[in-house]
Amino acid sequence: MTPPAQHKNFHTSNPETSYAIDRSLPEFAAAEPTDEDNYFANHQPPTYLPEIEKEVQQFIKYHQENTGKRIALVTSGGTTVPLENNTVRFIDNFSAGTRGATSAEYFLRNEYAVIFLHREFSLLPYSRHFSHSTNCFLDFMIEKDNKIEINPKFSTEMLEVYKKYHQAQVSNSLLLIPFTTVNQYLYTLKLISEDLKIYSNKVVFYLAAAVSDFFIPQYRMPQHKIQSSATQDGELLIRLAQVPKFLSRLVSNWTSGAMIISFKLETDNAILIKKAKSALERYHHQLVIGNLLQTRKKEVVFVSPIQDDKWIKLTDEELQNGVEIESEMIPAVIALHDKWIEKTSK
Ligand code: 9Z3
Repeated sequence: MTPPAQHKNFHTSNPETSYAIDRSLPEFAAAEPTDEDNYFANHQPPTYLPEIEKEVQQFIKYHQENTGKRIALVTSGGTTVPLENNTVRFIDNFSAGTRGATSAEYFLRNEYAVIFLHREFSLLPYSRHFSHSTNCFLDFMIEKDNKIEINPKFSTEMLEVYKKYHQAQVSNSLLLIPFTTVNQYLYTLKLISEDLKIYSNKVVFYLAAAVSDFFIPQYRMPQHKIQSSATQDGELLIRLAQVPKFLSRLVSNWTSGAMIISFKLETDNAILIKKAKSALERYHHQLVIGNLLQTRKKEVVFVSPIQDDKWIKLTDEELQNGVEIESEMIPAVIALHDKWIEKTSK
């Protein structure tokens, strides 16, 4: 049984030691890595990938042989874009991993096994209730007779969360896989997707991670910390390339029979649905869940080729009462997955 704990043997947030010793990365002058095939030819995989592959394969085999559960691959949190090989500085984004961690819990509640591909140190299923900086776990404790105890005010709620967490552990239903950089994310996603091919239409991809659209290709990344002397007229210029649109490869090459759901994040309401539809047309997958940065915890829209656009909205009262929008999103996703399995099993 693999307990859902953080990995002990490596940290994705540490720079790869190989980068500090040998920088024999090739120069690919003619091949700007703007397309998905060039990307993998021109970028080194993370060194720990074989370790992850072993864990993922064991997890899939376990469920194939013992439980027959469906599997949700949930991606969560934001990717970083390092500015240096020995990374002191990086570009990041706002995502804390709330959508992914919360959705994973609802998949688990509905008897899915979950591979949780997440930004290391972002929110995790279950512990998210007590781990965020505005929800510090120490605030749930009290001191009594020089001993520390759970504040009785919270113990019922904590027990409920603990039971679900424990159930996920003993049933080996939750596998935590970390990433930090966009390169680690892309390589790990590709690996897990290819491993999941044997599980066919019993897999749902739920791609909620906020993946950077721009990055610095390895071949033009400085080896060491950028010096302030590198500025020109007091300005530092950074040239970013576009991250390849990996979703088309995911749909056509890395998966086989799975239901694929991507997210579309916008800040302008006027273009959300249009952008979601154009993603569907471009990648030919099964569902785009659209959301606006400003209202993402309150409303989302399901855009799919098999049904009219469907909004899921929480009222202010529901929000105040702690209802989570994922509690409505995941059953709706599962209903579509049921249909998908029925359709593709014929
Ligand atoms: C999302 O849209 C997620 O719902 C959020 C969740 C990142 C908004 P939080 O972590 O936020 O709960 O605070 N994820 C996908 C965002 C994204 O990068 N989508 C790409 C795009 O919009 C497509 S892969 O182009």
